[in-house]
Amino acid sequence: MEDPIRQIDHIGIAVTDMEVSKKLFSLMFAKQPFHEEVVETQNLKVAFFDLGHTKVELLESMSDKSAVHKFLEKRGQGIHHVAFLVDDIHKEMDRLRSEGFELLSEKPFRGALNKLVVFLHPKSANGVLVELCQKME
Ligand code: CMX
Repeated sequence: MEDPIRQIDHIGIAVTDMEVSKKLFSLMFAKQPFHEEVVETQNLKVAFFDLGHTKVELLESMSDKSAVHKFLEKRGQGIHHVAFLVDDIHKEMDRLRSEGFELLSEKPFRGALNKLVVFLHPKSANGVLVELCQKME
């Protein structure tokens, strides 16, 4: 059987000021973000840097109702989630559910970069908020 989870798609970093953080990480990576969008379903503004085999996603909250707003209030800026690329998200959801992991939604939904995404509760993953993502056709 092939490894079901083979690659880190991206690391999500929660930031309080997107413009300030874009400048900071642009200096660090010596490049500009290749993509920016508003993810309405998550009340977020995001920016992605391409680092070859993986990406870094900056996340700025657009509402006090967003998960990132609560995270920033409680913990401040920093690594928010790790996203793993999968080929078949439904199959992986069934597998991980049967292994005892807590999924945060019944179904995957459309996330940034037009991917299908689902999250695992950090309490079932040693304190790490895990995202599974699958490319859409
Ligand atoms: N990483 C690690 N732990 C986290 C966390 C994170 N990102 N967010 C919350 N937690 C921890 C909290 O510290 C808290 O732990 P303690 O009970 O030990 O204090 C616990 O999880 C509960 O946290 P909370 O602040 O009470 O928040 P909620 O339970 O209301 O929500 C979570 C937590 C994970 C269910 C919620 O953030 C969520 O649904 N996340 C998934 C969606 C998301 O994060 N979207 C943003 C990214 C979208 C994108 O990339 O496009």
